[in-house]
Amino acid sequence: VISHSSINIKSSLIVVSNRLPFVLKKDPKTANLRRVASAGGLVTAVCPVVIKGNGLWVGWPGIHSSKPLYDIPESDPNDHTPTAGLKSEQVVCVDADQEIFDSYYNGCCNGTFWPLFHSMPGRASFKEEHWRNYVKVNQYFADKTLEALERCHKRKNASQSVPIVWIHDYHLMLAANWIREKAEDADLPCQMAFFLHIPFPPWDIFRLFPWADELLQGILACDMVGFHIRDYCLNFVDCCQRNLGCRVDRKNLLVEHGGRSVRIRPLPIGIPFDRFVELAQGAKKIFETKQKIILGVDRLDYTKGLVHRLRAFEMLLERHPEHIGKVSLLQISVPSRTDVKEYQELKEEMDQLVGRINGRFTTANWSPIRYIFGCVGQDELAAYYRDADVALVTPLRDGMNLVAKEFVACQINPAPGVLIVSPFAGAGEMMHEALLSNPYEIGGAADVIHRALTMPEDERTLRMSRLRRREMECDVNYWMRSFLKAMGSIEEDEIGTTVM
Ligand code: ADQ
Repeated sequence: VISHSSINIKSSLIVVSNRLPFVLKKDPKTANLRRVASAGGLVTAVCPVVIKGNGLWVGWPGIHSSKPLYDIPESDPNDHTPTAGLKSEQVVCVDADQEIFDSYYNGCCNGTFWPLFHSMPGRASFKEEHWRNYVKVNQYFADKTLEALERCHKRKNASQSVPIVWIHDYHLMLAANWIREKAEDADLPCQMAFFLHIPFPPWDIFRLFPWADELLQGILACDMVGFHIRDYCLNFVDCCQRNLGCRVDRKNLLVEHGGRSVRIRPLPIGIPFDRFVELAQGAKKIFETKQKIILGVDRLDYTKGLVHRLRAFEMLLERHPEHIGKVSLLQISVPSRTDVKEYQELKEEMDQLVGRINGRFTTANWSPIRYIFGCVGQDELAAYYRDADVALVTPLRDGMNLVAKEFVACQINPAPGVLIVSPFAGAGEMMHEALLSNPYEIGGAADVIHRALTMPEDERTLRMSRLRRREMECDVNYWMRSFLKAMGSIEEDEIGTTVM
């Protein structure tokens, strides 16, 4: 559905992310490895550009191996995802000893940066050992990226500009440091960019991290740094000024560092809009009920505000009992980071709360909450999105939130539903026609749900058509183009006009 045919990329792209766009699985009988593709929006948008520009992808393949993994299997002939076109020679695997990797990933990335960057410092642990392993793993990534850069330079034709190294997310905030240093020593010129998928916190939260300066220096080794929204850009600029004493230009979002001027850019991610429309058009009807459905779809994560959401729904039934028997909440939560204690505790809390609310309100013919703990396929998800009356996207903090956008894309019925979004998600900043709801204020959130359930059809239609138009224009493909434009790698007129 997504076509990159009109993008004329002037350089090869080397993407560096914690995970490769597929994981490797070992066949238990033959011990052969095979690829299992990931199908997220990021992969859909970025992979075709890597393939087209003969670029590379550097990342962890999802398994630890005693020997270096050089023989990456080619994709399965039945794989029709965008990763299928990525040849094994375009993939560079990073691996680490399992203990080091766990300390980097569960300890530092998920135990420190995830809560801290979501402004929940009380949940963050600050352990020197985890930090040391974070440094180490970032060095491994840098070494492998150098290998990729060398390969890219060997293949590069004379008309191409220098390769772009694009580093993703909080797992790899230091890698650019060593990539810049070693690439300069080895005379392998490149441009470097970093994109953060989660929020960048305000200075008074960020500075709690004991090695905060090193993080900023790592990110500033890039030429361009992207965040979802302007607020995160400004937080970053503020931290650079106050922690490192950098000269900054807030209006033009520039930070002077090491004799260079680093560009900071808001690049709000989008979704493969057309693909979701197609899924919604083809999906079978699932709800066989006249009851109204309020939908929640999230990873089971404490940042997503799930407990608050259930309490708000309970409050709705208390304050507006006319909805009893007529409205159900369908919450679909995909298990996440299940080996971490806090996530296990959250699961228990959710199970108990669902049980308590259902025990309190269920009648012979109706129960208030339907709770699916698991991953559902995209066809099924599209049917839920299409036929729900209200979507509740109410995180306590969220970089962007793609569920809000996917819901909007799938709203193809003539009488559309209503999106409720938290102002603390990047999506809440941009989706102006949604109803805003502060998840911390349970009573207020219940009233907003009531308003959504009783909103007249013409108002719903107007709001949804504007939301859909913006998401259609600013889809994931647009995001990819905006990134390449910010790197000077495609021409200005190849970007459409922005609809905000
Ligand atoms: P996430 O925190 O994972 O992403 P989000 O943006 O909502 O959050 O993306 C979740 C994805 O998982 C969606 O595509 C959704 O369809 C899918 N999903 C969720 N629950 C599911 C279920 N039960 N079954 C099947 N699929 C399910 C991080 C940041 C976000 C940012 C993205 C992209 O935390 O803020 O929007 O990266 O930059």
